[in-house]
Amino acid sequence: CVNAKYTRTGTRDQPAVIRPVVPNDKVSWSSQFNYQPIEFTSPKVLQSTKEYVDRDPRQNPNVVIPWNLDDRLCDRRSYHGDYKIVKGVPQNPCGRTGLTGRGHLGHFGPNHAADPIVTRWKRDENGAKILNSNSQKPILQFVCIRRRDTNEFAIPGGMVEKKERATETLRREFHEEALNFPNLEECNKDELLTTIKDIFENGGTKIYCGYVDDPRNTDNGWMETTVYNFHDEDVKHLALIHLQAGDDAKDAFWEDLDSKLPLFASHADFIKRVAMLHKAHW
Ligand code: RP5
Ligand code: MG
Ligand code: MG
Repeated sequence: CVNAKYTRTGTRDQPAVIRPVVPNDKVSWSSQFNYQPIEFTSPKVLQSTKEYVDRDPRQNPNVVIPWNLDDRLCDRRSYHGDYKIVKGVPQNPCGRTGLTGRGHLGHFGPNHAADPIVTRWKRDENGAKILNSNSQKPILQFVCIRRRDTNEFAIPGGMVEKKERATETLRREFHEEALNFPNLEECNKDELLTTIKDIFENGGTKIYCGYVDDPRNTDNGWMETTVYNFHDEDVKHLALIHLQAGDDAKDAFWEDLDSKLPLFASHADFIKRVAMLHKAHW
């Protein structure tokens, strides 16, 4: 659980805010620090009338949010146990971020996401697994996207929507961001979609649940995710799909797993776990 990588927060169509620097040894709430965070919630979040976007209980005493509970519309429980409510709003369990408010996030407290890591082995033209010349271990490939907002490589994950379960989000986001295949014939498409549905429902391995070091995190709102690996060992299903970027992905492609690959938020940590699981090159 860290708050380390990002010094600014911004999205494609929203302003970036420079965070006051919090030295690494002052991130923890228990360390003494003359802390002067900036209050920031983006105009888009403040002006949203969507039922699913929180209203600020500090501004309006009629707003009562069921902290640490799943109220069926939104699961406000954290994977890290009950979070504290300080001055009327949740306190980030991983410490100071430089910003109070919600930044670009719709919820106070945890904002849940799901990340599908779809993998296959890198193979030569004869179908043999390719080994990395240094580690002598086989190379895994995963479905990678380039995010429209930050331009970084990432797992094709996304936010859990209203009343959705994280396991449903995994499949929906993968479709939206990486499987936008308009040119496939309808019959092939149906068959492929049925196979993918089955794999996403039954064939995944849970990799991680918890906090993400996301550029949008603030002292009062933060990202948490559920990560699953869906692996095609024998080029039978997922290894054959045609990738086509959509929604908040501007590109989708197979990328080799390697420790030098720069990735969005904590995604390199999740990918590393998958490399270890399959005893692949990292
Ligand atoms: C990260 O943000 C999660 O790991 C997930 O990949 C992503 C969800 O946000 P969007 O892709 O919907 O912006 O923290
Ligand atoms: Mg998305
Ligand atoms: Mg996304």
